[in-house]
Amino acid sequence: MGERNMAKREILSEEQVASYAAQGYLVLEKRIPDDIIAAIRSEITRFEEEARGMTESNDRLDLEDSHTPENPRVRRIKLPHTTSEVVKSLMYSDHVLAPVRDLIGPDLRLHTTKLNMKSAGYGAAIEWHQDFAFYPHTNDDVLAVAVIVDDMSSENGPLMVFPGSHRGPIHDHHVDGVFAGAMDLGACDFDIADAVELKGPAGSISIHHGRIVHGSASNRSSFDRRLLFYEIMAADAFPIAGGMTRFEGIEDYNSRMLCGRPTLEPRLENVPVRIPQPQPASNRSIYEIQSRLMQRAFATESWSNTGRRK
Ligand SMILES: O=C(O)CCC(=O)C(=O)O
Repeated sequence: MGERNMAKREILSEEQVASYAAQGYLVLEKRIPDDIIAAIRSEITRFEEEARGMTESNDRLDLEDSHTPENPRVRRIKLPHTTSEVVKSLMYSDHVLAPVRDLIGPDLRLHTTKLNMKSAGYGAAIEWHQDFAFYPHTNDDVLAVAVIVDDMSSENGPLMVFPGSHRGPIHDHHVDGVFAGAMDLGACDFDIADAVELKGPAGSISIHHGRIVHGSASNRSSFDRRLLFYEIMAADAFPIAGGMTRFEGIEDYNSRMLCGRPTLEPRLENVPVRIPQPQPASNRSIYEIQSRLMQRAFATESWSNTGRRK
């Protein structure tokens, strides 16, 4: 971030860029047109039908623990840009890329996509974590854009962040010496009262920094809360060995360019890094690896459905 991106901003104001630098997140209301949101919802219905009859998660769909073949419950659609033209074309659009270019520059590469469902009544929680703990890079121009598919309020398990935590360390995400993809808030001196809920009407987007501490409670409300994530980094942020970024060589890596130009010269910055190793024996999704936590912040009786401690 900083000076190299100060030229020609496309849509963000000085204040928004400064706020992202200080706080590590932004919410842009009603950024995605209604017809695209409607098309994403239709795609979700198609994926949910695909889950009918399934007995276990596969490389496209991650199923809730309470899923049955007769009563399908999907908690995540994996890599939806590979199976949905709607999701793919939104990924390359200025609706998503213009604010990202304003924050981390013109040359952008895709890290991954996912659609977290958090369905009404049972949608699973995601424990507190930092994305950079999963995939450390040579610099931290790494972020996630979340497209809000359903109105997101305090009631239906909004994404929550700790403002400014992207300027702190990468916290320990291990349990018994094995990477567990979640951190112990208390041990890291966070007070839940300082967390901010990223709320907004359907069609809004939130953007959070790769180092920010974030998580979300389960959805006990009667309203779905679906979030479509595009995780993106500057083209000169290269993955550190041992992290969870997968690629098959430079051709594959460069095929992930979203805009601008690739490079073979990583930008090395003085950012904190912790290697997510060793990995657990089974690692099909964040939900699975976080299930090894001894104490789950969001699954205990002490949490209300607003994600606030009672
Ligand atoms: O869906 C959410 O609320 C959180 C998503 C997240 O942090 C993740 O999938 O890594």
